[in-house]
Amino acid sequence: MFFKLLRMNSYLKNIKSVSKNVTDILAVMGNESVDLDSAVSSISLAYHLSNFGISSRIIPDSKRSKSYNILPIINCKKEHLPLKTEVTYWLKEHGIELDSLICKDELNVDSSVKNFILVDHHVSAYHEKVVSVLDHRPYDEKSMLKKECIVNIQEIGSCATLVLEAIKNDLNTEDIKKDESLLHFLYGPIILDTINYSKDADKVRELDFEMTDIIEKALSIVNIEETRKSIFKALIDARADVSCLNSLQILSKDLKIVSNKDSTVKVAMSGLHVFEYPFMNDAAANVKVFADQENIDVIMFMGMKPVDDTVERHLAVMDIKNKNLYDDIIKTVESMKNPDLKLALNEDIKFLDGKFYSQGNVKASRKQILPVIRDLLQTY
Ligand SMILES: [Mn+2]
Repeated sequence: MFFKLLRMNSYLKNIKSVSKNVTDILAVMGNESVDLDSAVSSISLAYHLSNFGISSRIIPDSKRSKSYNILPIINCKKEHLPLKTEVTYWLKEHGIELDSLICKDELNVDSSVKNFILVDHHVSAYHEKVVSVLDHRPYDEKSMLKKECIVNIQEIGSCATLVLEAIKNDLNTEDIKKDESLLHFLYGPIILDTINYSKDADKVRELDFEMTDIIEKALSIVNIEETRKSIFKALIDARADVSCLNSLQILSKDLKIVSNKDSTVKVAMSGLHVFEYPFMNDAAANVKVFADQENIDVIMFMGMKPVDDTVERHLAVMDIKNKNLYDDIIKTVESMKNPDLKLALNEDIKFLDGKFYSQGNVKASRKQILPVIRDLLQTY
């Protein structure tokens, strides 16, 4: 049971309906992964600025007088939004319809967006038009941001923390408390990105605690530990919940693509339940559709499954259109030494003439395997 953001939903619907006919757009955009932090930060900041106006702390005076139409842009294609299951869960719980959002393929971004505020990233193809940045990753020299751009980068747990700080700077404490639903909306990504304020994870910083304190006081939360824990668990569960995805969508849910230097040869690595995928509806046909769309030569599946109090790891390799590369990858993963994957072939699964393995070394993940495959690809 959460607070519904009804006013925000009507703002989004409204701005979406006018967005097609205007050109003086100020877009608040998150990063391409469209994680919860990016989505919530861009929506919340756009909503706040369109309600309360833009202060000189956010946008330089020279750019501020314009009568902008302020809107959030979700930095992925509309068809990929359902893959961000923790985002769709959190929006739904707060009464925001997915259709109210503007994804980047629903707008002619190049011609209608005059300026950008970037949240949760600061390296962007649109750097020439960026007037403001709120980000929590280390400053990247390659960002090529303009001199007059206002850059608020603080290496803290969550960008949502910076958004709340910006809102707090515009309002007095009493006014902040009035928008309980917005505060609760921002609470989620702060909890998720700080790994529930975990000391071990070492993501959380003082400002995250300060903003959390504002939220928890305003919402009169008594059982702080319990409340944080239950939101954290709900978001983790939602992120892992692929039950509403079909066998095509699931291939892109947790995807990395590696290629050779000129991107002419590509290997896709999809994170999914390896031994269950072949039995999903239209699995074989959808692997081909996906490989065709992404122009993939070889596809690999990698997955981890909790079993009792330990985990199993599985790996699969399938050839799409490059038998040589397929053979090389099989040879590579079977004989890898650093780390040794300890692969055991599963002869029971017959799927697209590929090879399915149990991976005895459960510590080796895609993080270790990906660079090895990338190196191999450089010889192609
Ligand atoms: Mn973030």
